[in-house]
Amino acid sequence: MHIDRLERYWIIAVGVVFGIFAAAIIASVVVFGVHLPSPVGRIDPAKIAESEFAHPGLTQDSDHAYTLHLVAKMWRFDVGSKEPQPTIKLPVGSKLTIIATSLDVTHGFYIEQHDVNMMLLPGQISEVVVTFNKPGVYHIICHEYCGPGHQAMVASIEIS
Ligand SMILES: [Cu+2]
Repeated sequence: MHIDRLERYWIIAVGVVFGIFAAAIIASVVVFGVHLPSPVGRIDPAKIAESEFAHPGLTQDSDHAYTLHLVAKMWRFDVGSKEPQPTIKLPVGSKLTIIATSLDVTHGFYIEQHDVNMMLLPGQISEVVVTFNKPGVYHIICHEYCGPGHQAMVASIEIS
């Protein structure tokens, strides 16, 4: 089969670019340890009150390690406080494990300036670990439209 010279160059170029993309994905996993936030368990949303999410909030595991149980619901992130838009305060260098689920519909969970972007699905428990090395206030935003109060679904993490 005859392939025109220019066409052959383009086929080779596309193959090279594809190879670079594949290498970038492999390097991000193997070298930089980038992983998708993974579902770590299933939960019946009707039984959240009897589960580890019965009392959402922050617990300190060790010196600079914390765990946050969080329940997303229309239209707030429940971390155990009464505030509609709660603030979680942590010292610089904190390593935070976030264990989260949704009570009702699909919500988003994004922490600005950090490598955290999850979907919170009813029935699924998601977990992600994030370390805060710089002081500042970082917003947690629901980035999945979840109804008429979606735009107010915000929380913050204050690192000082
Ligand atoms: Cu939401």
